[in-house]
Amino acid sequence: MSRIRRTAERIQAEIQDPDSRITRTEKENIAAMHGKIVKGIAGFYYVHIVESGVYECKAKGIFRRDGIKPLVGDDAEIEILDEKEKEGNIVRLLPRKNELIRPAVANIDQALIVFAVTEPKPHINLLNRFLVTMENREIPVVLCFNKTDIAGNPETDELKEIYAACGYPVLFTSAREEKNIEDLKSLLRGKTTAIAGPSGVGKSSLINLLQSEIRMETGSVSRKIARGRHTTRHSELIVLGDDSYIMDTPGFSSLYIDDLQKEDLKYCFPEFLPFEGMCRFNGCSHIHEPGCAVAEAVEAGRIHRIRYRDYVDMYHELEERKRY
Ligand SMILES: Nc1nc2c(ncn2[C@@H]2O[C@H](COP(=O)(O)OP(=O)(O)O)[C@@H](O)[C@H]2O)c(=O)[nH]1
Ligand SMILES: [Mg+2]
Ligand SMILES: [Zn+2]
Repeated sequence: MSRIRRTAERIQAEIQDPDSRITRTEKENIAAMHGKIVKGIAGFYYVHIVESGVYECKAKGIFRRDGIKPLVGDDAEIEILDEKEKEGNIVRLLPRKNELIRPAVANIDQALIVFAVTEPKPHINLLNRFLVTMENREIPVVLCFNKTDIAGNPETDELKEIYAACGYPVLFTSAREEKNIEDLKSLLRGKTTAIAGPSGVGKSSLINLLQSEIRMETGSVSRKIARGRHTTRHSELIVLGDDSYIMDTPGFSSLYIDDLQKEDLKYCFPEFLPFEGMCRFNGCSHIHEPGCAVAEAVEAGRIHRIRYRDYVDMYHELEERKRY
């Protein structure tokens, strides 16, 4: 576990401390009409309530009283105005676990990073940048390589080799042949997941498979969400199940490590951690120092060469950027 992540978990625990201002009975009420904002458009917020569906809500007074603008992903308490028309008011937002700016979304539990095994051939350097971005933001990652139906063994084996030591859950799927979709579903269950990856790798195809059976159960979801489908693109959570949500995040590619110091880059490579503190020099950058345990692990095949190469690349990039 990285230092950054430990700090993040401590902060998160503090945020999640029971709010002393909310009494027990109030908390029970929140649980009773508690939902998640899945979409916001033109002053309306669409709040999904488990087993009830999606309510079109206004957020009167919330912003004025608490100074907070509701975000997609926010857990909200709503007051139902019209059950038949599925309309309500957001009366309170629950404390946020985290918040991303671009795309604007709250309470993301994990990122599902999708690349194709082939067509398009995976851009490993780009993938490693995605992973660094997520590590830097303390967002747990699930890695998914899609299109196994058109890939040969050498391609999948190389990817397995590169990512085996990194500690991420790695899945190989075929949306076309519906292979390993159940495994993917179980990794998403009960969570709010942001899906990211280059275009053409099968993200939309996977999302369609994930929600197909559930779409019927939550018929009201599609009815409410269908409105405004063709307007400007906003962040939107797709309801996969009672408490599982997924968001297609085209903006994720532009998030790359804006706020990362070169000294912190090494903490974004989980497979370096066993060797942290074992180098000859304190504060070793693992770039050029003699007696570097990370460089030795690369030589010994315990850290993949390609991952290390990209670490060195990104390190120099961060160093360069400082000079301008
Ligand atoms: N062979 C194969 N093609 C796939 C698979 N998943 C998606 N595709 C195709 O790849 C193309 C891009 O898929 P899409 O879901 O739109 O990718 P996105 O841009 O990541 O959302 C489409 O032509 C899909 O039919 C797969 O598992 N195997
Ligand atoms: Mg798509
Ligand atoms: Zn070192």
